[in-house]
Amino acid sequence: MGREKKHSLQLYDFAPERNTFREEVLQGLQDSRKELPSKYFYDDVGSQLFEQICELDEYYLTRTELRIMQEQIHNMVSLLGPNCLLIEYGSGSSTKTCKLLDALQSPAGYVPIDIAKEQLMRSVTALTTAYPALDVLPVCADYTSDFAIPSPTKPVSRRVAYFPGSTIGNFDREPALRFLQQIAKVCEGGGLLIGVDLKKDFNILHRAYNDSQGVTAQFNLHLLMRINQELDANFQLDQFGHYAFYNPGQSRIEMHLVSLTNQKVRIGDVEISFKLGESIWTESSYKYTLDEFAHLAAAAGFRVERVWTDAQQLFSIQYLTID
Ligand code: AVJ
Repeated sequence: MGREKKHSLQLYDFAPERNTFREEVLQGLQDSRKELPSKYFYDDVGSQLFEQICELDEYYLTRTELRIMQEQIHNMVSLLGPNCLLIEYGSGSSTKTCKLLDALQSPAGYVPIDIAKEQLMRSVTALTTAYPALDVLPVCADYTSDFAIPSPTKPVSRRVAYFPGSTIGNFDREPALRFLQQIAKVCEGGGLLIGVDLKKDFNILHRAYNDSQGVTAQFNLHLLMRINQELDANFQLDQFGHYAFYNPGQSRIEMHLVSLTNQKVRIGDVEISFKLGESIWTESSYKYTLDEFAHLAAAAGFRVERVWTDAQQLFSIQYLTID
């Protein structure tokens, strides 16, 4: 039996303040090339919309990653070894994590990190019920910020970061390198299990970000709704259009919200003008070849220990280690 954990559902809260959100939004929209950070998609509703995206036929990423996990889980956990501290960056609903937690040999603890507090607490509550012996130490934070990793009571053999979903694809080159370096520091002597989406037929990519049900469009537009609600703004959602395409020169999907008219929008007491056709860049999703990613990993000090992919080479899960 695990120890009694009545009081252990403590949240380590480093959530960014509303001021940070306002400042980043205003800064992004006052730039000559307007942009909004994609991390702000994931409030409660946004996280639910993303879960819906994951269910779409066209969105191959989640399904493929889950399949690889299922098939390779035993090889994965034997590399991670017993008594590791699993640290998940952007835990969301933790569905993929359950596969790991089911198979891991006596994990020392699990540290889910997420920016969406409600969803984090919901999934943690469910996890503690499903895994009563597991030491769950939730952290609410922007995981690219500087925060302390909580320590479990049990001794830790190694720290292993888990970063599934190809979220690394959201980072531009430099920030990706810096983030991997940050993980390398946190997990020194341990490793990183990471999901990386691969380069492929442009049409498959295009469909994944332009689904026929328009869920991705809704997800994109929800960012404006969130700004309306939280920052007292008056975006008219029907005056912006979802626009996503693959930019082969930059190896990335770019997602934009394009203004459908000349218009002015107020955010608090700040007015922003949009020309017809002007866009707000809301997300990049970089795609890698295995070689390209190995170079990036090496630049951050990691060694690629193992790579698992599906038969069509759509997606990869990689175990990187750091001495
Ligand atoms: C969460 C970063 C993996 O880039 O595919 C899905 C987010 N954006 N559809 C991605 C997303 C539009 C997603 N990641």
